Amino acid sequence: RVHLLDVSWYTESMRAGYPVEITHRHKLQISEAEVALFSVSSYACQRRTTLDNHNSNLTDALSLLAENAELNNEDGRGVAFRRAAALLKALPTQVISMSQLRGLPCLGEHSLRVIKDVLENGVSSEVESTKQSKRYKALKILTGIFGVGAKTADRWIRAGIYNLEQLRHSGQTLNRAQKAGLEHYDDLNEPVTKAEADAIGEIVQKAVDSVLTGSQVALSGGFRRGKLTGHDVDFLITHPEEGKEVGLMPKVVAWLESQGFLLYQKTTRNSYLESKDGPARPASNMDRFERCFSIFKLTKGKEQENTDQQLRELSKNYQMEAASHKIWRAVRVDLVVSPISQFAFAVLGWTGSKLFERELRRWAGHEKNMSLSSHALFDNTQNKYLRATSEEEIFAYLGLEYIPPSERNA
Ligand code: DCT
Ligand code: MG
Repeated sequence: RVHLLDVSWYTESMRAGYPVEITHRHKLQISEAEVALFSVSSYACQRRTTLDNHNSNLTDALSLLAENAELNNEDGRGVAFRRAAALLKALPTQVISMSQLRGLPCLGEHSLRVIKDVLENGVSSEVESTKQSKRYKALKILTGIFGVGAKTADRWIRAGIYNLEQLRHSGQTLNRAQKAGLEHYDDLNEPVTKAEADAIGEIVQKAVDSVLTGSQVALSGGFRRGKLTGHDVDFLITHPEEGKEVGLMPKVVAWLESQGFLLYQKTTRNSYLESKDGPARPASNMDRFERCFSIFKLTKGKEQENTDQQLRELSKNYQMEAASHKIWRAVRVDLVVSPISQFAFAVLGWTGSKLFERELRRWAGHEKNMSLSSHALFDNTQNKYLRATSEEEIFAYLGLEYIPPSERNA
């Protein structure tokens, strides 16, 4: 059975030495291997990756190993697994045989070993043993606390803390974020739905409207890519008149706070100055906007309340305490204010996915001698900034075909 019927497949097959015979325009048949071959770009920003993943059995395995590497501060390994997973996400059909992967980029020795294991045995032994390991389980639980990263979790594990109960009785001092994270642990580990994201979007729009008319709010992050759930909700805020956005964040936050919408917030000031920071320092591009990390108190909608009513009945029946008596839930929300002159770059940078962004920056640097950040694009050859008012323009500067948000799910 031939899955992929296009010319790139034909070329790839010829290169791989398979006998290939053209039956009619764009339709090809392979006589030796009953499988499809793929031809895929090595940069994720040159590929179209929808949410329609035909290889989740493989990408789940590789993503777990990526996550485990990241949790252990092994970033190189993490990226290698992320790249391999992203490549498989972009394939148009399910991989059923190792021979289909011949010649594909991004698949290192280790990733290929994992893929082979899954194809042959249904699971990867490395993934299974990782999932069972005491350290992985503890890292997952502890970094599940908002405000706790891999380093803190590691320190706690070395102090014999493996779960929330032990943490609560450990006498460790928690910062304000971690205290809030622990308090709202269950809510914050419950995926946020698109409906909830939209409800929060309305609140943010209302806040922004009441402090500065004409301000615009844009949903970014995973929801902009069409995801149905996320771990948080990301918003970008701007104003069509350059400079009007200055000082906007504290006002928005004050309004939200006065209305009782915030359970926690920490605002960081805009620290990006083109003249001072310039393109030579693009590494820390994610945290230079005026940004607010917050935990929203979202009143549950009608639908949700009905479910809660049923749960209450259930809990009465079973004589148990249901945590769902609350009529609100906590949701992680990120707010970012961008001047209109940087807005296209902010939108591109905050839409993700994380790997797509990383690959865009790698492409810009390695292939175009440019530096891309969420603020600007600098051409190192021409020694100048390239201005843009849309994502399309930025892709064009980079010499890339435009990829819409829904196809940036690498
Ligand atoms: N981002 C990035 N590099 C990072 C962190 C974030 O490029 N190190 C960008 C890409 C996505 C965006 O910021 C928002 O980040 P997240 O909320 O972490 O990602 P997400 O895709 O929205 O994931 P989720 O749906 O789980 O919130
Ligand atoms: Mg997000």
